[in-house]
Amino acid sequence: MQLIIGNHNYSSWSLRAWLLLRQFELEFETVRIALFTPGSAELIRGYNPAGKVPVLRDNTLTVWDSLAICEYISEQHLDGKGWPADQALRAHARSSCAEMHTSFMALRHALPMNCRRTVENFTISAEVQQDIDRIIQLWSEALRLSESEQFLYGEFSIADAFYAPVVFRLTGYGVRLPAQLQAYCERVLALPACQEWLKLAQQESEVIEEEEV
Ligand SMILES: N[C@@H](CCC(=O)N[C@@H](CS)C(=O)NCC(=O)O)C(=O)O
Repeated sequence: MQLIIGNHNYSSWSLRAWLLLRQFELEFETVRIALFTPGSAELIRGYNPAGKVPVLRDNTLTVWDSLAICEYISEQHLDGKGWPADQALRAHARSSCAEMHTSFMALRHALPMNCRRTVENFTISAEVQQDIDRIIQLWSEALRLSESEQFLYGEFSIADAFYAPVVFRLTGYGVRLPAQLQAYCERVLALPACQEWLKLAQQESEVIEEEEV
């Protein structure tokens, strides 16, 4: 498999698919395209006419969009283990990922992912606080329903991969969370795959105007 991604430092959607593949120790090759550099848009369109990363290539098949990629990986390479085994938890986890896919615009805009940076005394607007409150509610509910002391739905799942960039954001901008969720963030950040991603981000030197990513 080949996964086409953007900059490790900025590309939150790329991180989701990459993390799932790494966490489940699947073999793949990464093709990194530095976003918003001369020729990069054409290069991406060569893989995906929609012009976005991540893109997964598996033999002759191309899958684009992070959620479709994670679904495909789970179905084709993990025997469904990308999702919780329990049907009700699976439905909840899928809803959580769909919500991440379509929501939290204020948070995404005001706290762009930038793995290399930590921000002190960040001022949180009312709109961003609303997104944070919803994330707190959602994560707490997932942990409660699954009776998990590990990841959102027990074992690491697509939902954790989907919310990993939120973990990077909340910790990078110093957002305070309830102790249980703080511990969850620390567990995600401690994953060797997350540490590897952070190291790769630190090795990059490109700077992007963050509203664009
Ligand atoms: N919904 C898409 C979003 C993908 C996306 O917005 N990717 C950004 C990088 S994180 C991108 O390719 N930006 C390049 C551009 O818009 O030209 C997904 O989940 O894969």
